[in-house]
Amino acid sequence: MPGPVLVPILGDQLTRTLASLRGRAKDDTIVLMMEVSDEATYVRHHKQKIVLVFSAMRHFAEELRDAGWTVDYVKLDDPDNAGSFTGEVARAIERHAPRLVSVVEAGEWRIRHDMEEWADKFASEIEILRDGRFICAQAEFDEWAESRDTLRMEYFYREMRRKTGLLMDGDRPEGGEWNYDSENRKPPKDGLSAPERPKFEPDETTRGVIELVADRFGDHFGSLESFQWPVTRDEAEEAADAFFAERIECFGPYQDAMVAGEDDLFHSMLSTSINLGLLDPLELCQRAENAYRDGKAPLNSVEGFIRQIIGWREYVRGFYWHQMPQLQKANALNAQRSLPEFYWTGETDMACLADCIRSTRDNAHAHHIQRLMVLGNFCLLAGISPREVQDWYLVVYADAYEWVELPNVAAMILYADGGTMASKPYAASGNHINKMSNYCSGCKYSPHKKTGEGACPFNPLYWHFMHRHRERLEKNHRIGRIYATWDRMGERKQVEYLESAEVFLESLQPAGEGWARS
Ligand code: FAD
Ligand code: DLZ
Ligand code: SF4
Repeated sequence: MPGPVLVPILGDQLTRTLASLRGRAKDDTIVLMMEVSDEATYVRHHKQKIVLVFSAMRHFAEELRDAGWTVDYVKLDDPDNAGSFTGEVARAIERHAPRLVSVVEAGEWRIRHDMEEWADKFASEIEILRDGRFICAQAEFDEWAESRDTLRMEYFYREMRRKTGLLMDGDRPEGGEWNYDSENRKPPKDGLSAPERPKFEPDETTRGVIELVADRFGDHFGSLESFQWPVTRDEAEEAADAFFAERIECFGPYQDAMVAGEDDLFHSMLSTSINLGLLDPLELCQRAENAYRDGKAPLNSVEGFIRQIIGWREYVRGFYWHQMPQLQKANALNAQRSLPEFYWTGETDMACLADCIRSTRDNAHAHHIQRLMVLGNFCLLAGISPREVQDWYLVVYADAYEWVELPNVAAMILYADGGTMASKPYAASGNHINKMSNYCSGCKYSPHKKTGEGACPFNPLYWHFMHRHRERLEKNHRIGRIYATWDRMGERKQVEYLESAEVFLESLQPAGEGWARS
């Protein structure tokens, strides 16, 4: 009798229509799910991320069983647990003697690399299937990228609009423009707040995982008390329903706004569910388009939301696979400084950074503009080593997987790829943060003070950065003109800026080893 088909499903593949399940006979298939210590510790993930993945995996296994599948589920505290995907697949092959192991390609390079060795390691036949949950196949991205020196998201996005037909009016973009970003940069008005999103109280399964994580990973970064993420498809759907009913209308205009203590604003807060596979990204975009067509949401908000998903999300994934493994080591600006300790402790007088780090610690989440304009901008200006910044972002967010984290960190915020993704570094001074947030009114520093005691550190750091990288950036037509302003300042002012920045940089306490990796 030939053995069954073994279908390993990884923690971010929790999708009922996954390619490896499609068309399979239930009585001839064993689904393998594995909680393994390697995945929980290759970086010291935020405790909420581990809870989220394990709880969602356990719920998904139950859902599959209820639907008639046989699931072999290996828990982390199984005494024989081999600790790695490869080790667990080896054990499962011994248990079930499958005629075929059918697995969907892993999202991360590290794991896909291991998977590619399974065919040599194991006697069973191995089949690695394409992950059909993405709209753009890698071959398609590579072909698009091949003829280009720079890979701008905007042009890729237009291709995805044409391919999916989303917000298209024949072969023209709906409303006549591809992009409504100019309507989507409203500063927060006083008292801006958003309807509260649904929060999901931990059920018995999640409570069990919380105990496990507190016991095994209690010294990892982040708080566990406030765990309220959706862990099933039904909960994720409820979260999406609430977004489309209550928040999408203002999603666009306030996309770049930040308000102290308002951790979600009008963002969808759906990235954790999308990345786990609980929600289908294309379906969400179709729902957004329907909201517009039904007159329930304005075009600028809906276009903005669809752009994030079929634009940015698809694009960074294509970019990751196109640029790996060299992207991990990219450091075009030769940034060498250590990450400051306050990124882990939150103890800083800079109110914007303190609030973003607090939200990160409490929720394992910060919204896009906080990750970009505050946390990322600081690392760019201060010249923090890309490796350390990458580790931090991979640890602290519940939605972090290397395929999406690394391009955003290395290329979008740090310009470490030398400009393949972004046409210029995303460098901003205190004025810009002040315009888009209410942080500065509660800060020890002033965004209006440029140098010396009490000056917002972003101000001198901005010019220190521009000065350090003059040779490279002066030639850049999108940013080069700024040097005319620098030159007009005169030497005394320039020295004040540079000295202020130096004093600040000297005062930074490096984090040291052990926070991100054991
Ligand atoms: P919304 O603002 O509601 O956006 C809708 C959806 O669009 C998101 O759920 C997400 O799926 C997608 N999206 C938006 N922006 C991006 C982007 N730049 N790249 C990819 N997808 C995007 N997102 C992750 O999912 N995982 C990460 O590890 C991650 N790391 C980031 C690191 C940095 C430095 C930056 C600047 C951004 C990062 N992002 C990451 C993108 C973005 O910040 C999050 O997707 C977003 O904050 C999630 O919250 P939300 O669901 O409310 O998003
Ligand atoms: C993030 C994560 C964690 C913490 N633990 C597991 C796990 O024990 N088992 C599992 O299947 N997946 C886990 N994941 C998600 C994986 O890291 C993710 O599937 C890989 O990065 C492949 O993309
Ligand atoms: Fe941040 Fe500067 Fe504003 Fe303080 S003054 S909140 S450091 S931008």
